[in-house]
Amino acid sequence: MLRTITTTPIEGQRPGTSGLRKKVATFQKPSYTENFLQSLFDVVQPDSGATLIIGGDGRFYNRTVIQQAIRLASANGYGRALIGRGGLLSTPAASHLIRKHGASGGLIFSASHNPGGPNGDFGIKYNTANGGPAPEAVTEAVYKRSLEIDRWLTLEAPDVDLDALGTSQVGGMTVEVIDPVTDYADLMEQLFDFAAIQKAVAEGFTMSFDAMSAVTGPYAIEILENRLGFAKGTVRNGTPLEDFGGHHPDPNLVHADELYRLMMSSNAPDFGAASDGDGDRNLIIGRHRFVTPSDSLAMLAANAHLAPAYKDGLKGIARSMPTSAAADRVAEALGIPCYETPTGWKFFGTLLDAGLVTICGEESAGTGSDHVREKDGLWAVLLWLNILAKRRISVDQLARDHWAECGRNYYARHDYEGIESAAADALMAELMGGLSALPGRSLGVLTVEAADSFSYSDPVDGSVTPNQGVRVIFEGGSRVVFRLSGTGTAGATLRVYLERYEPAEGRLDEETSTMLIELIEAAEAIAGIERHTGRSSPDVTT
Ligand code: G16
Repeated sequence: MLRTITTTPIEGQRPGTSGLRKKVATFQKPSYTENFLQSLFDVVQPDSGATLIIGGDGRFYNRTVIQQAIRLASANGYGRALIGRGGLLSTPAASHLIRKHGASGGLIFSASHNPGGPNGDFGIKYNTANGGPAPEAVTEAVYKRSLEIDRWLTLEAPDVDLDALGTSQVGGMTVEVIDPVTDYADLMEQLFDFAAIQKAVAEGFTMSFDAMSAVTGPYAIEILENRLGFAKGTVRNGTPLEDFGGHHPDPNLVHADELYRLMMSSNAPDFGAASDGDGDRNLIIGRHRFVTPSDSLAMLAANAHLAPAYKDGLKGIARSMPTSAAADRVAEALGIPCYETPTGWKFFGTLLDAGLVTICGEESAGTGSDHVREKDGLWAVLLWLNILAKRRISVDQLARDHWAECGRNYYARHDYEGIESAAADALMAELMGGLSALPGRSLGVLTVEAADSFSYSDPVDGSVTPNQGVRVIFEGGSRVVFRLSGTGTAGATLRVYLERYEPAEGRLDEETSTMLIELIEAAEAIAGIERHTGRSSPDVTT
């Protein structure tokens, strides 16, 4: 029976870089989740009978919200919902299903790499019919709607059994619980040369994949172990857990420390990789060689033609502004355009839809292509495997060859987490106020060439997105970027991105920390990080 529940607006429903992300306790507040979902449905106004894809990364509260979403979706006129068994769908798999089934959109319940569990984080992302994250116009409209909402629609119906494949009826909506892995694994098999990888594996190529007790476990086991023939146990932490085993499912050198230590040890396999909570990020480490996400983008772009899906070459490359310029050099060498966008995968969507780019990437460990409209962790792993299997060289050698040709962009990101929002805002305001005085200023051995606040004009739809981070560029191509994170749930996180370019004939085999010392000092001198935040060093360096 259809029910209309009277409600009042609730504070704090403004989606950030990647949907609405809050503490679990916030989503547990009466009407909080229903208000947001109803605001969303009021904005997107599904055609009656439309298809909705539903899934999540398996974190705590996923199953509860999926049952709520099923009832609300039915009451709002959807005709069909496809749900991953166990409530699981990785973000790229959900993007693929939206496109494959011509769905009007999809709900992905995830707070990505943020910790889970009753005291952890939860999140709601909505992706549109192209498979990509909702653009700002949609998320802003949802937020506005949430400020005036006065009712939500639901119906009385028993919970759907999320663990059994099959079809059931909830009001006028057909609910299909589907295998979350098969369609995605089939897509990967179309894109890459599985035979070449299988051959390398049969000849002794080894790897270790850390699924971080998050959603990619079942995908990685099916693809890497069952289809490609890697030994059982290649996938570690392969069972999705509601609290990710108490860890941050964040594939970086801090949180994937065990994998990192293995890859630097004498027992290291040939290749190491990890993915995050919802499977869209990736970490790539060769034996004794960590590859920064920025370098990974550049190296994948330079070698992508070795995979069947990209054999005809790339149309263009896109990278987020704080991502290093390593990919720009590859684009230049290939004679294709390179676009610089704000942080957030949604900005790549218009470029991909318009056919302007084939490969995109972000420093925050996201890489992907036009096969879906999300970044895709396992896709990046498989493209690396495809390239290594064809070229028959190690990750380390591939990286050295690449730098010898294009030069090397030494790169690091310093995160200052959980700082007071007022202090973070004051730091950014002071930086912005002082931008015009920076060019020409000498800071030790460095001289500022240019400084600005990044503003993006979308070349396809003409929309302008201002204030996407402060860039300070030094003579010689080195750079510092300051930006506030859009994905944290406590206070503010300041990100400082440091990049030093060494040309092909320069110093290519140095420690990153050594090469960035002068830039770190310059960043402090320019922004007064310690003065504003009280912190003398970052919480996380990646
Ligand atoms: C999300 C977006 C990414 C973006 C990242 C930035 O990642 O999907 O496109 O790069 O946020 O995070 P921040 O604003 O904290 O720097 P995810 O993996 O959290 O969905």
